[in-house]
Amino acid sequence: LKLSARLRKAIESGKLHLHYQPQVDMRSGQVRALEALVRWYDEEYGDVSPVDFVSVAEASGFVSALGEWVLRAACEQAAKWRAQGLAPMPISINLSPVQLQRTNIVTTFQRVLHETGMAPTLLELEVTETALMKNPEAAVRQLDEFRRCGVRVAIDDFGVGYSSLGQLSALPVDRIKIDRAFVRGIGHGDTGAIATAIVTLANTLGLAVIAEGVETITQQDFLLSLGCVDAQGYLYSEPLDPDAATRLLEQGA
Ligand code: G
Ligand code: G
Ligand code: MN
Ligand code: NA
Repeated sequence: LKLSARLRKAIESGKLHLHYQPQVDMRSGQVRALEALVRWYDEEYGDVSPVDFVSVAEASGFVSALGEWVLRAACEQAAKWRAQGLAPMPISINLSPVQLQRTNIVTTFQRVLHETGMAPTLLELEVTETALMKNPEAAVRQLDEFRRCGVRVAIDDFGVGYSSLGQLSALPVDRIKIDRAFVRGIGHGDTGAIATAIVTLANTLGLAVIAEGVETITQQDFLLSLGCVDAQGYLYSEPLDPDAATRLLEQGA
């Protein structure tokens, strides 16, 4: 069977998994949110990276089904944590640009939130700059609608998509995630000029900011010196399977 057919089956039969990577306050190490990241192990193909299978789903016309599965799985996990009495933890999920071109995404997502008892204010959607530049009117309108019902929006991989300052200021977003390409070199010959500029830009536009791919104390301290306090990266934690994520949340309870 072709990869796309196997993927479609995996979605239908719930054979995908979510891992959760902590987003921490670098000053205290406290976990502030979790990013859900989809994983797929196929018996024939082995571990397939989401980089590959998300594009297959996009090309084969079922990325919305994949995205809805991811949302539902994240919300169901949150419901389990709630039932265990753990403190509410915001969850970020990644949206494919193709999902934002579908006009019924807001209604679909609202239905899933309702069915799983998930508070919209605990959900953040990560979208890339390119998603917002491709079909700006439709994307902007839907993201506006999400934000009106309390869902937060972040621009993922920020800095690699060349959006202009003017475009950025018009976007309905709450925060930007500094792409790890601009964090990686800090302490390894990179002056951090781009990261500095992105933090300044976020401050200017009144947006929150989070750094991705923080792997060293040098990178952490540099970002903190800029006033960027939130981060994600291997220095704190890899993406965790649900059991490990549960243990982490239990420690904080
Ligand atoms: O987790 P990992 O580093 O393997 O992720 C690789 C890429 O796959 C990242 O760009 C990430 O944003 C993307 N990705 C992970 N999970 C999802 C998901 O649920 N939906 C979409 N659209 N992309 C995802
Ligand atoms: O594009 P997006 O930000 O959604 O990608 C998230 C992916 O980044 C996760 O799948 C995760 O595996 C990867 N990632 C998270 N932290 C680090 C890190 O510190 N270094 C590197 N190289 N990758 C990371
Ligand atoms: Mn992301
Ligand atoms: Na990213």
